[in-house]
Amino acid sequence: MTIHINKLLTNGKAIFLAYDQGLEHGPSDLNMKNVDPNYILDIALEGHYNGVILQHGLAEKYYQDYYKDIPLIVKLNGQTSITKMEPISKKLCTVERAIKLGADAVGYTIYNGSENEDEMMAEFSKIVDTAHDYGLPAIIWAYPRGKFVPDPMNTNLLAYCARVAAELGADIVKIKYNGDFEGFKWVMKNAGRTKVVISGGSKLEPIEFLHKTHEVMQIGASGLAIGRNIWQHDKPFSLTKAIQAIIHHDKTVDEAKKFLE
Ligand code: FBP
Repeated sequence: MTIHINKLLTNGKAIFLAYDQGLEHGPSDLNMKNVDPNYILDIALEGHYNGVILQHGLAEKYYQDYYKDIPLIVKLNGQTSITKMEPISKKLCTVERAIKLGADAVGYTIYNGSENEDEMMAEFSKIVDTAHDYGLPAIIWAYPRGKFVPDPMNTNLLAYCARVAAELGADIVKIKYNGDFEGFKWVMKNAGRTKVVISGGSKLEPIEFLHKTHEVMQIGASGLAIGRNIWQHDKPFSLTKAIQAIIHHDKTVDEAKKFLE
């Protein structure tokens, strides 16, 4: 079974542009400019991202031929932030539909520590099986959350989630960085052959974001899957170039920050 992961990587590294926040967080993340999916797809295309992450509806309406040079990652599950129930993210799209939409990979969130984690783990396990049959990589968003999770940024818990992603056959795991430089090496180690990309989080000062990027790359991350830090920024291309300098060209923060000037 050949899994076509190289389409998503540049020398083993990747920067993905995430744009499923409209579903996950709602319009409060968006403004008059970035509410338009074409604005995001243009950033992904012109910024040479390794992939863009969309839910199936936006993929169908906006991922036209013009954008086909950007690998598409279809997020297969999701939840809104309107309800406040125990976390569960259910499948909203099949692997087959994602392929029809042009997907090069599929993504799925697992909330380990939720009362509902068993449902998500079982659902992902079927997804990874189908995706791999078609040669598509499967990415887990590993977010510990729910009534059994007092501290979602606990290093051992993040390591556990990275391990679960590896155990379930994910090709890439997307996880939050908690700032524990030494401890996070254990998180990476637990991911084994599953590549680790770091989630962007809410908008930071660009320099702070470059430091975070540099730090996670030093620990051994394969890159980032980011959204708000890019498309809420008024100069998304300069920050993109600065991040690429660190991730794809091994530059220091001082060297990379020149792209911000
Ligand atoms: P950001 O870089 O904007 O944080 O996006 C990454 C992401 O994983 C999105 O794919 C997803 O919509 C969101 O974060 C989920 O965030 P939350 O932690 O609030 O569930």
